Amino acid sequence: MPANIKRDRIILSHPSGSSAEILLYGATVISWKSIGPDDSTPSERLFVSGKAATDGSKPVRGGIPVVYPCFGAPTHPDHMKLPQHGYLRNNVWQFDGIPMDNEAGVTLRLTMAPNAAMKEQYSYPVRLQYVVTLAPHQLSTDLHVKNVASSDSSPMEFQALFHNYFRCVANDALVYPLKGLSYLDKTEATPELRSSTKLELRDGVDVKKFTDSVYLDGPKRYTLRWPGGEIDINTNLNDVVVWNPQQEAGSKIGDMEDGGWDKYVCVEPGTVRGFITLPPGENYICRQTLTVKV
Ligand code: TA6
Repeated sequence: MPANIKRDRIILSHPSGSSAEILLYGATVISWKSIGPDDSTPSERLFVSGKAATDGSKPVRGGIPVVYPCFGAPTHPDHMKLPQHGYLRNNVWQFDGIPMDNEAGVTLRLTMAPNAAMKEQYSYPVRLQYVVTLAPHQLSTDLHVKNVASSDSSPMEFQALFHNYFRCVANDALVYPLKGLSYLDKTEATPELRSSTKLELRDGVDVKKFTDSVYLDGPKRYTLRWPGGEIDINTNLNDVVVWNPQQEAGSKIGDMEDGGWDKYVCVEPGTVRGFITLPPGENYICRQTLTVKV
């Protein structure tokens, strides 16, 4: 399968008709067109706002932004100089090869070599690779984190999340299986309410109203389902966020197209409560695999 290496992006394609487009800026997947299991014609599975910047001027509003080493506003002492959601989605990655290209799929590897500005924001020595694999019905994105600090250094602590914007009819979509999980409702009016856990009682979770829920210690396998479509999300990360701003919050987002909130649901696997602890010399892979079902 060809991998088309352009100045600011790489386009992967598969003989089945599936394709993926990855910006070097932020290693942001901005398109994933996949056939269904019935080998139907490929359709776009991700949402990118019509007002999104893809020129590197700001994080892309849509696709799959990579969140690391902090989710949301930083709370860890090592992260306090970082912007919301960290520094990977708003910096340029380097092309680092096509380690696999066969009938099973095609794999792209990108590497982040922190520049002086990044090191000023986040000084812990780390080597980062982002590995994207396209297959006929699947897309996987793996963030490889290697602690390259000296052996006498304290372990590094980080959070990571894949901020997936799945294209669908938002008000008809449901996320499974979240029933029985504890979650934080970030739409609550006060910090106290936003930091107190709720219990999810619904079999399928909808986003018909402004939704910004952080589900804790999930089953690591989720399904987003809507009439005519279904995507499975498999991960090794502990938690999962479900977000749709609806007009209430979406109309206040500068790079959100009018009515954009009707066209996507964010289902975001991540480890966002507490931190992944990684001793010097160790490697941790944050994984997700997305599978189109119908
Ligand atoms: O993942 C949900 C969330 O944390 C929401 O609270 C909202 O802020 C969203 O991310 C988008 O964040 P961004 O920094 O991309 O505008």
